[in-house]
Amino acid sequence: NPFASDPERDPRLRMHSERPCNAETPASELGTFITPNEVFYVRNHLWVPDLGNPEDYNLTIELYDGKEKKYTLQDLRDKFQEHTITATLQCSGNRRSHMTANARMTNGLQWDVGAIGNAEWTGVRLRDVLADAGYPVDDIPKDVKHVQFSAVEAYGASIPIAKAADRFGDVLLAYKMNGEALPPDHGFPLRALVPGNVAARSVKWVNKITLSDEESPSQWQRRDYKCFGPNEGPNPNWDAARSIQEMPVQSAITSLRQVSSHSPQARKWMHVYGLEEDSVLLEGYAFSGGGREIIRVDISADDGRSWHQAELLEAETKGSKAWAWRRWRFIIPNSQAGKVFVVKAVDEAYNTQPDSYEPHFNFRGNLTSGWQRVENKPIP
Ligand code: MTE
Ligand code: MO
Repeated sequence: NPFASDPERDPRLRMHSERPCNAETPASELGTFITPNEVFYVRNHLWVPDLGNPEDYNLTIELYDGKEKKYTLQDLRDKFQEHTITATLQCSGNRRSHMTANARMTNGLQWDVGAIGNAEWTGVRLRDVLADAGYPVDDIPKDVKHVQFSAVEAYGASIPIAKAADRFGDVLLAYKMNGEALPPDHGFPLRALVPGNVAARSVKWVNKITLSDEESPSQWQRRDYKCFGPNEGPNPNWDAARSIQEMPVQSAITSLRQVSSHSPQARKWMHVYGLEEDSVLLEGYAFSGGGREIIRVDISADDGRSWHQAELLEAETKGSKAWAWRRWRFIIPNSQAGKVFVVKAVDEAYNTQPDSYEPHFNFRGNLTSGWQRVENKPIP
């Protein structure tokens, strides 16, 4: 039974499949800037590998000339400067169920808004380790184009060398999540953490890194994590499609509740916001790939006819770019609120989201980012 090393999971996680474990964070647990480890979504294609003694764990770096260098966990901690970044991981299937509901059936786990989470990741820079292994990170040779990550349980993926070698790219080999040792489901003892890129590239339980002129040969690089046009059916030209790396703009409503003078708890909010009337309070996240900062979140309280701006909440982040999601909040009196709320966000490149689903439909339901519409009733 390869699943014998799988850990117990927090009962608050919404389980889509148990073996392998695919579980999302419920909206009720998505209300904080940092997502606690216990409720951080889990996306496993296989099992949680049995690693034996962590002291024996080795990371092998294979350079382009075939030379190999090995590092124990202790070597990584001793030889390199430690870095911490605040970064959001989002599965390419996040909100896939919304594409299915609003366009057509898609192929894959039907995630709601919780295949995403934000954490502080601590480890060493991949760039520093590659340099130590003898790779010239500041003068990238033309033959190397990709950095391939392989994991203990057979998963693999790759990222472009430009991202790995970028001094502002912040790619980590991480051994801590929110100040604690990585939990088994999230890659203990070591995972790649590629901020700004689709989470499929943040390979957990990584034990081999290969510099190559080609992308990882794994099906997760060459097949699954690609997008297609609305015209392309289930037998597309896989090789011609580009692997997903950076992600487009995303936003979601994770909380909708009444703020009314009848509830002492909610009265506090009325006071804070100087509200005279019973109101609706919405909260959620907005995020963009590539370290592009979210600059605005637009909310409609009348199904897209008119717009307001949500308040962007401040949070302390670590890292060279905007790798973390932005939390937002919006309050509107009941008398001005219609039946349907809509959210969309804008990033620093003025990218924004599609207003509907059919135009960005792809049969895998990857990178679903159409405007989210929710009915004006409390989200449990
Ligand atoms: N790494 C390994 N070794 N095995 C996996 O199945 N899943 C990938 C990525 N890294 C995966 C992996 C995918 S598709 C996602 S979305 C993220 O891990 C999920 O990370 P999390 O489970 O820590 O949230
Ligand atoms: Mo994923």
